[in-house]
Amino acid sequence: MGRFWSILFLLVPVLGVLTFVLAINEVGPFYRHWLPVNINDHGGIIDSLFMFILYLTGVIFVATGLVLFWFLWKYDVAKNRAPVKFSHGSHTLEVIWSILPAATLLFIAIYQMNAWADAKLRRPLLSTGPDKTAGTRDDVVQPPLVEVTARQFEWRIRYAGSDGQIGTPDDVYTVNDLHIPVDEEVVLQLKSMDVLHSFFLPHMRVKQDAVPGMKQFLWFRANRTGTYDLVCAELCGWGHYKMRGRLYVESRQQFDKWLKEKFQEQEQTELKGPPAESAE
Ligand SMILES: [Cu+2]
Repeated sequence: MGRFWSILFLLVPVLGVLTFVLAINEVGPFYRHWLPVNINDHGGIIDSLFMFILYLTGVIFVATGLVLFWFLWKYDVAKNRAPVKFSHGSHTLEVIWSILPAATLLFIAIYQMNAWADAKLRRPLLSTGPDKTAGTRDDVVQPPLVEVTARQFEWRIRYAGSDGQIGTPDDVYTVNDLHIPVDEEVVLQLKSMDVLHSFFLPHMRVKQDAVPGMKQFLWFRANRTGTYDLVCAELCGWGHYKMRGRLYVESRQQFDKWLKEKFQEQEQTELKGPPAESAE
């Protein structure tokens, strides 16, 4: 009977590895089961970090699974009639199994610093200072093209309009529809009107908490046109599931055309004024 349990435990690493291999290669029912396609030029570093940690933890998972199997197999009670010898701890072993995970975690913490800085600290710069040269001290940070305000339960989106500035009369407003131009560095400003939300663009490998009272900046460079998901990744209330938006990546011409049309549409509704109230 003991042998049965050891085989059962051996199935854990075997099936675990099999699932990952099938998912990564998108075989059969695992088609599109793995990460969605990455459309962000800055997304590759996140993917390689993810895969690195997956392989590292995968090796440890398989190794512990095999050791567990081997001990169950070798020390099966039916085959070992000798009395059990109890051990009362080993200081050396405890030091080893404390230091190894600590060193591994420290290594990952240092190894990922560049990815973190790329995603959260190094906001794109414009070389529009007096010397017109990129990489010099007079470079200015790129202003946001769009501002996203999360609220229960939608994404309110505001575009800078033709003057390139947010907060001016030519701003364009949408709800849940995020349009951006392809092959361009885009800076996005994120706020929350009420509670914690999480702005998540899975195809861009971008996820950022929207914190009330704070203004965050995100940036990405989409390299493929199309329609993608925008979702809230933080349980923010009963209507959390409704915070599903759409990300439209378009060519510069299409984007400008859309923005212009949207602005004209907006002007017309403003001219008409709010809908008239009923007589009573
Ligand atoms: Cu939310």
